Amino acid sequence: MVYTQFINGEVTKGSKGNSWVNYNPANNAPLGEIYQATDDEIDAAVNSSEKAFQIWKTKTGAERGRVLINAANILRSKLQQIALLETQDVGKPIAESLAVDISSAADALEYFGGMAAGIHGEFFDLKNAFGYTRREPLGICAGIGAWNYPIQIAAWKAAPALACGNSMIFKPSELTPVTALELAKAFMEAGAPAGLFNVVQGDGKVGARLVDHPRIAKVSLTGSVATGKKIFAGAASQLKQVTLELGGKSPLIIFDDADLQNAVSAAMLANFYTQGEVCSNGTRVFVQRKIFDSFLKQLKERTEKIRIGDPTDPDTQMGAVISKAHLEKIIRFIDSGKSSGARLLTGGIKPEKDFKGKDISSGNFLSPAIFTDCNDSMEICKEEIFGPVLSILSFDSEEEVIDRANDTPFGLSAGVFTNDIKRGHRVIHQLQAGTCWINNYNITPIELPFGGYKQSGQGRENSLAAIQHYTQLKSVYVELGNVESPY
Ligand code: TXE
Repeated sequence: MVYTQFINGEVTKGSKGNSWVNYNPANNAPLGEIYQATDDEIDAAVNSSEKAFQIWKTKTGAERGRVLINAANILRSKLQQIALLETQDVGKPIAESLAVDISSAADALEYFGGMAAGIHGEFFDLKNAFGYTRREPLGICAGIGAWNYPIQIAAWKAAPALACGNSMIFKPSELTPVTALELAKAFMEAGAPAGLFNVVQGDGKVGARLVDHPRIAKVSLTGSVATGKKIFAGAASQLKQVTLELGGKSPLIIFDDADLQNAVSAAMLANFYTQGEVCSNGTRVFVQRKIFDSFLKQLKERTEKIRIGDPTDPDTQMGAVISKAHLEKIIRFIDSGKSSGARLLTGGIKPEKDFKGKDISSGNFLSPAIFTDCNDSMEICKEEIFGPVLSILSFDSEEEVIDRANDTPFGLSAGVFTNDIKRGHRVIHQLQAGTCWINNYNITPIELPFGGYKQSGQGRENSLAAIQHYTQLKSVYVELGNVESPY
């Protein structure tokens, strides 16, 4: 299998200038070869996107919306097939790809498809005149994706961009080239003009070419803070608009009046879903002293029952992390936790067998790790690990935990568990995070804006808020009288 570009409505033959092997994280067997987009291919993608934009921008919102909703239905009709591709490429359990990844991509297309006809400006009565505004598209937008949610990220970016009348060139992560191509095929099948959604493969160099390209109007990235800073700086030279969805080290605060069972469930969801490779994860779990021991006991018992294994097995609950290099990085963090004095309560080892006794030693598996006896200054409590590693910290008072939770340059997410309704809101309102939950964690309905404070990002994805990031506002003044001239 060769993964090439999708330009102007078709998969290209590609040229094997710069290429690399794409591996299945569950066994490190090759899945195929990725051909990086050449400069000529990037230019061809831009030319084709420009042509598509000229056609697309003249369509009514309802016409655009119909194509997006068709594409959502196509993804849903291919749920099993695309979920399997995603699972083989990313290493996450098929149960997750089926329940979340593909469905969340389809939800975004349906939501923005439904909204497209309603995107409108405003009207202003003026003295002997009136004014109105138009929400106009930006032009060609670039989407740059991370490897943890490949099709979801592609759809979260494409859906609002296309609903607003833009075209998009999407570059998936160099580690997950597969399902963006499926989304591109779905758009074509749904009736999109050729070139409306092009895909170019490649690493950061191709990403940087898109950022620098003078005919690309906007860049939306999901990735690390370090890459976000580079893209922000690159876009600044042409004052391009950016949306940045970056990493985090988010707090999950459990007060002693919380429902213990639910709080433990949320802490596990906040750390072990997709092998812990989720940007919004609540990796600093603050537990109030009175319930600390009972919380820890239940968390340990339930964590040790997580079924690690073949991601394509529907009973598997935790799959393999994205690459050998990433596994080594996570293990380095675990070693750092141990050497800094934290106690590894469970997990953090590379299992040889899965929950059915099958040999999984060739894959990038790691048992879910819980650290206790942590303090805020340890590396494992400050840096984003992006793996199944949870750190528990105890606290006494509300004021103390708010200060400690906010003591980070990140600000993507935060969660609070309490049965005191006033305290829940009071605490959430003081946390410096863009995406928050009370009595749940990591739920991201398309209706709610998603994004970060501080160094976790710029702009918002999903919801009505995304519309303003994919349009520019034109004001029009219309005279009803004579021109009053001093000349
Ligand atoms: O991210 P990168 P990676 C975080 C997490 C993880 C780290 C590394 O901390 O450990 O990122 O993951 C492209 N100009 N998140 O390596 O390197 C790159 O090719 C333009 C958080 O995936 O930031 C890829 O397509 N583009 C995240 C994308 O940027 C560039 C989810 C992200 O790559 C570029 C995944 C450049 N100079 C990882 N350099 C989340 N917030 O969900 C790289 N790229």
